[in-house]
Amino acid sequence: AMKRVIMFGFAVLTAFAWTGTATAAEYKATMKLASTQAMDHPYMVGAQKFADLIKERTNGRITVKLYPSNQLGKGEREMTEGIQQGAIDLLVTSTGPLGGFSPSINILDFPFLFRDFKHVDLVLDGPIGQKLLDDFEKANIKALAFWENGFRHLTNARGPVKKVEDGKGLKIRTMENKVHLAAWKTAGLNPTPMAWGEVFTALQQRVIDGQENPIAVFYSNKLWDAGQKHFSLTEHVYSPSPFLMSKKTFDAMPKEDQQLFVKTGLEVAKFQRKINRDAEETKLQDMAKQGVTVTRDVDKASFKKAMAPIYSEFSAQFSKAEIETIMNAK
Ligand code: EAX
Repeated sequence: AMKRVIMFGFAVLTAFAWTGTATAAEYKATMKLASTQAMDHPYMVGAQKFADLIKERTNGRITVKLYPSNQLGKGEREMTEGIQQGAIDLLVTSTGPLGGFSPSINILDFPFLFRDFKHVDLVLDGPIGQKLLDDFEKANIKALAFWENGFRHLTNARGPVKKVEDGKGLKIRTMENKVHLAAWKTAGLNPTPMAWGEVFTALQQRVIDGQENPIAVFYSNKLWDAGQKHFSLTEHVYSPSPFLMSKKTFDAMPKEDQQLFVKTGLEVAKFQRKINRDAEETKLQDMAKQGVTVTRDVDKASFKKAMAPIYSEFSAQFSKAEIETIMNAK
């Protein structure tokens, strides 16, 4: 009987270890957090805050190490694959390639979907946003929160762009995103998808004339040094940044730590969006000092009109009703 008890005890202990349900007091881990951006970009300022809070709140049991500037992959698609496989634990990424992992997320990529930051927060922090985050589970990814990239703007080396016709024929890099690609084609530009890690050199060698990104990405990467002298405040699409975690890593954590990661991810989302928004105007003024021509009075209606046909192009995947629920949120 003693032997049976011992064997039973052993089996229970083994099961315990194998399902990874250590108590929070004994769980220890060192995790990798990656992004395409450098330490001065709001992604990594947010990441640093997250790492500090996790360290403090777990009394040093969990260390989050930061890997900025494409150190763990040449772009966001590659790094999201790393998240799926568990080679990367945490990732701040735009929605660029994410439709290939969780198709529903592409609904946020439609041009001129959001009016302003208030509208963005309302949708992303409400039931629609939560559903989009939850959908990632099917792709073996735990999406913790929506951090921010920002409203995207068109930049180029050819000349000032005030209305959509001024951009005709421009060879621009887009993200690896079918909605963005279709929008720019429809608008009469010549878009080509590319991983972020290849963009600076492609601009420098003038393989492409331009690109589009939020102010913080343009600024932190000093794209004027790659010949991008013309910046137009097109605000053609809002670019959210899901803060992703490997489901493998998440599932191996004790419940208490899982809850801590979700809570801290959401808390940093608020901080990260704020510092991003607060710094945009200063960065724009600094860019002008660097010799960038900033076109502020963009005819946004011309872009909106030129891109509008893509809403019906994708109507099989995203119904008018679904899109309108987001557009009309107040
Ligand atoms: O997420 O690839 C892109 O243009 C992204 O906006 C950038 O990597 C930040």
